[in-house]
Amino acid sequence: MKPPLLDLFADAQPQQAPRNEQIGEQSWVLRGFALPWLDRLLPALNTVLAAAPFRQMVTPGGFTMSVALSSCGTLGWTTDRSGYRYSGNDPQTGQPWPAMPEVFVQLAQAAAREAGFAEFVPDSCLINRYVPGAKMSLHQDKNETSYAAPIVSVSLGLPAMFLFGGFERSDKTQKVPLLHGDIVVWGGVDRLRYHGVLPIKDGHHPRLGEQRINFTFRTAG
Ligand code: MD3
Ligand code: FE
Repeated sequence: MKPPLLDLFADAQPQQAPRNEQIGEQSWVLRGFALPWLDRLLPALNTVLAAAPFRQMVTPGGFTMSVALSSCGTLGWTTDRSGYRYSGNDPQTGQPWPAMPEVFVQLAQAAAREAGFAEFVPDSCLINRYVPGAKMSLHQDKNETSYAAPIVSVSLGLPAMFLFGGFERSDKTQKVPLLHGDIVVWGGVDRLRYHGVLPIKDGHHPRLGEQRINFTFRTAG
């Protein structure tokens, strides 16, 4: 047999050709949408993390989250013993969160537009870092001032199994695999659905190593 000219499966992780999948009435997975942006995205991420490094936060119930967090933009999501909230300052430094890099804003707006949300202006980008074993239990995102704006989430690095539920914690969930470069946009009637992430499996990603990084863009204020 002749060897193929191009080995389409040379990457250790499955990589997707761009295509859109509808997972809810107003929710879309944009497969591979972030891939062409990576060379601009990763240096900007490193600049943000130099000023606001990943840290594990404590929930109001006293549990340390397995996911480590950072933020950029005018508001960052935080949690401690006194509650969940958005704050203009990084509690670790007392300084304002780093500005949202222009390339982050452009990518979030391009993805929102692709999913049918024209005028998305994010003021917050939560950056979640999952190492193998880290997970996010089923929850709703309810700390934002308005639920009119969509949420845009960018998955990088190790794959994750995302759980997309209903409006009650006990509602049945659908499992959506999220791979490096995938973007999900949630809005409208799907905005208050329960969601979570199953424990990340061991693995090595050629670009990101032993981790999954997720950006969640929101209009929070
Ligand atoms: C679905 N993060 O930070 S993507 C979170 O992959 C969070 O790190 C997950 O859930 C992650 O709050 C999931 C973001 C996401 C955000 C809001 C949603 C998914 C959503 C609201 C409704 C439905
Ligand atoms: Fe969430």
